[in-house]
Amino acid sequence: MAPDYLAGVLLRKGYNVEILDLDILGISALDKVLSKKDYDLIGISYLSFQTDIAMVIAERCHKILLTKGRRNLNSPNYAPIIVGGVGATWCDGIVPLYPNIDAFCIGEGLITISEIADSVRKKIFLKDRAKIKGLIYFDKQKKKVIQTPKRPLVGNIDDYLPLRLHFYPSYNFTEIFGIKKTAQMMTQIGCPYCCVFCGESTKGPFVRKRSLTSIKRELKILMREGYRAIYFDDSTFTYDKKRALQIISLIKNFHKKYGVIWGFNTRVDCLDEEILIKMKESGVAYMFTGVESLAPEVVVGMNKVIPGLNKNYPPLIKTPQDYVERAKKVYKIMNNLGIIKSCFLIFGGPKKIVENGRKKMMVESFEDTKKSINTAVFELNPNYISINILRFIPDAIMSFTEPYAVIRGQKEPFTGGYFSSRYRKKYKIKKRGFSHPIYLAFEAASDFYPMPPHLTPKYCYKILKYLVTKVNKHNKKFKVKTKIWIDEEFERFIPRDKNGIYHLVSFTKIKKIHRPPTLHHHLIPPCPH
Ligand code: B12
Ligand code: SF4
Repeated sequence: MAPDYLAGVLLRKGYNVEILDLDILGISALDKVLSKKDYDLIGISYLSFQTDIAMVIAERCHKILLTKGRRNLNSPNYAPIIVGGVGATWCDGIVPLYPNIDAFCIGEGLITISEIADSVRKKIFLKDRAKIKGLIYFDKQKKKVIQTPKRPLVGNIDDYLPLRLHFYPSYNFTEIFGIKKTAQMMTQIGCPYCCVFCGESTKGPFVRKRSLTSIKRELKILMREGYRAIYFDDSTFTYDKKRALQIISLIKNFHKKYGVIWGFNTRVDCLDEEILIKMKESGVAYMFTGVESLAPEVVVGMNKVIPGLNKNYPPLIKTPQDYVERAKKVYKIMNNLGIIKSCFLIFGGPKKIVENGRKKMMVESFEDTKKSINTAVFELNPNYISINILRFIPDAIMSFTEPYAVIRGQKEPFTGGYFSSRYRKKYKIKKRGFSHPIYLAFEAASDFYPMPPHLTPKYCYKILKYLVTKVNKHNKKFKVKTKIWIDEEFERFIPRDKNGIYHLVSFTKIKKIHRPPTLHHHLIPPCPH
């Protein structure tokens, strides 16, 4: 969504902007567009695991612009290439390795992009960039890395409405929202929690909230543009119950007038009967709950239980066991209300135990995995189960802190540099993780991501097989069938018959799938939550 936000800033200032979604169009679209048209500034947004591909894109832009005479450092026509997003924010030591990138934007980009565009317009960007906050770059003339002061966060995000310049039908989460034109939207940025595997764990507990007026304004724009389904991408849509109820009552008006349906992400301790009933009345079609684990010691290891952060709810959760009980209760209410819900589980997570009076961190055992699966399948009865394995992203606490070294399988952190093959080569860092199609069953996890060493392809197959056995048992018994949410490329290895029974092929039959290196995804909200 970042490009939509940045486009909003620039278009409102009178700049022309075009967005290319290369995840959807493929990199070849870049050559076509760049050779036909002339651009004064190129911005690339990427996540950490897309580092290599983002750098390839930047290099390709550089080469094409070079042929147009727009990359000569002394030319007034110089067209800068800049990068931003979580990948760039946690870029670590890769900056000097990619000298053709004129700036990496660290963190907040809303004001930074505007200052960059202004200096490009004045044709002084290369000289001026040292004065723009929130940048890091390799100065080719001085031959050194320069980092400018930190860019403070924009406090009031009300006026920064995204502009959705393109709509691709594949943005629709058709399984739930059908053919309704679907938009992603955010009512707040940030999360007060601190789950150790998540990027929010390093951002602090601040949540920047939009006012109801601003949310209403965006909803109205979306209606005018023909959108009738909305997925709220807020990290934890309902953590502040009072505010969530106000937004829900706002959405209810749009539901009644335009038939809008919607979905969102949250946690089990940020839901109760009152809020769920109100949601049901206002057209909620789907909810994505980051349950992660139902084994109490793993819940502790992941830092899922922090009482009191769920605002305006009665104190619901104090112990990890409460968390498990809460999950059961909330799913029961949702089942009674007929709300379609998915349950998201992460396997291979950290487990915190107390041994001889001392706290100890260890990896989740297969017994813990079985416990999570059994409770999720038979006691939560979700419509969908999304399975994932623990992966390390540089912005998560467990990727670099000492207590989680045992989970990483190494003392060294997984920094942003890890995701750059050039950086790994230079610093002789061995690539971790395994490459095998089985990982497609676990939320498109692939060899892009480092993961705990015990999560080998065979071990993951064992987890999947156990899950399939339990889901099949469940689906034979209950009318509401549970669907395992897997990458469509993997479906051929796990056909599902008309009775909802899965037939998983043997491990040896799971062979390589060929697909382009871009990240292909559908609007099933798959972020670790
Ligand atoms: C919405 C969202 C999604 C959406 C949309 C993703 C998308 N590509 O737009 C969906 C549900 C599809 C999704 C999918 C995935 N997501 Co996601 N997602 C988010 C979420 C919740 C919000 C991102 C967002 O749009 N924020 C609003 C914008 C305005 O903020 P921003 O992205 O931070 O951008 C700001 C700056 O970074 C900067 N900026 C950004 N780009 C640029 C470019 C330039 C040139 C400049 C100057 C500045 C700039 O300016 C912006 C404004 O300040 C974040 C968590 C979070 N709260 O940030 C996770 C997050 C980005 N997702 C994450 C992951 C891992 C994924 C998946 C890989 C999950 C999976 N297993 O499949 C997929 C990847 C899909 C893909 N190919 O992109 C991780 C990334 C971690 C990392 N270090 O890379 C995050 C951080 C969540 C987490 N685990 O902690 N995701
Ligand atoms: S996993 Fe969800 S609840 Fe936990 S810190 Fe991340 S966004 Fe917040």
